[in-house]
Amino acid sequence: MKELVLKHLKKEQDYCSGEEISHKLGVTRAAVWKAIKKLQEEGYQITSSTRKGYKLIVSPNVITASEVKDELQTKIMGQEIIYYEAIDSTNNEAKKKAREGASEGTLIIADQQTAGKGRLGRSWISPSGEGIWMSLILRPHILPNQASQLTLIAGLGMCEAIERVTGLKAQIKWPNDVVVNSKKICGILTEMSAQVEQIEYVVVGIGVNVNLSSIPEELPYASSLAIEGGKEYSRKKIIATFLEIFEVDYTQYVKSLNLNFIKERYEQSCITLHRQVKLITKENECIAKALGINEEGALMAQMQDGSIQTVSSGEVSVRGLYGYID
Ligand code: BT5
Repeated sequence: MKELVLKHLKKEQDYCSGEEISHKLGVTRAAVWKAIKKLQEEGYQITSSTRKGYKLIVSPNVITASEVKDELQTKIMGQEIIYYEAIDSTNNEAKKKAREGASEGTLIIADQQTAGKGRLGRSWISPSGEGIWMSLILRPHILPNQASQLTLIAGLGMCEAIERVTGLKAQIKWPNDVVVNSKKICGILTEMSAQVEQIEYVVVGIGVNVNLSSIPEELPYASSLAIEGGKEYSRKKIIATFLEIFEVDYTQYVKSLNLNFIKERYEQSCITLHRQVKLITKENECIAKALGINEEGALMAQMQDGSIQTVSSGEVSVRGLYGYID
């Protein structure tokens, strides 16, 4: 009901009477009034005049399914959106929905996560009203060991979406972070369910610190778009722009099954390249120069003896050496 009234007010862009809305929607005027009250409680600024009726003045910076869909111009990604005010982890919820048969492109969004996850069991801080915490369900016909390539496509998509919407210079820290002014703004956690040679589903979970006004002390390498840009940004615009870029790249990827088509864009946006980096595996650490990525998204690094090695994400952790973030 609430959604229908909102849709009507958005379409009209001017005053419309309670009677007109109730007539169009086939409900009582009391039901319309209740819906308006609820929308106002959620932060929608709706003026009312006894003579002219209701008019929507300002929509709040919310990322409910209908708000995001209003911005969307995709065919697959985000066609189905499931929104939660608070949930443990959108990745967990997306996996549950995928097991229940949710279609490709289904997007789970939460305004707040109470147990957001990073990689390797690390936690991801996800306060309410300020960030983008979302997970996309994909069903690509690729081998399980190719799933990490989707992380690179998502990282590039989010990097470009942030630049397009905010005008800030965003860069990718290979393989899965987006940074602004060398500070971590976004992290990506890709999880999947697969049988030997076949993927059942992939969940790409993305966290973006959009309007956080402060960052907890224990995260000195993190920041938010609002802190770096000095103003607040529309979360739904960033989500919609990301989905549009990602849809085009993902469609190309499942046809070509390699990353050559994004290599140039990725390398241009990648802060890790042309620097000394420390490669850390379980067994040892070594210093190398990051040269580029190959068609599988692995990092090509020149070792100190001059030899070139390719390192896959998951195998190593990369640290910058000269004033560059962890
Ligand atoms: C990541 O892990 O960067 C992947 C984060 C993915 C989060 C999204 S939110 C939607 C979806 N649902 C989930 O439950 N997760 C995904 P990793 O590279 O392991 O980095 C984790 C580390 O980043 C933590 O150990 C902290 O040091 C730091 N961290 C935690 N919260 C952060 C935040 N909000 N911003 C920046 N850094 C943070």
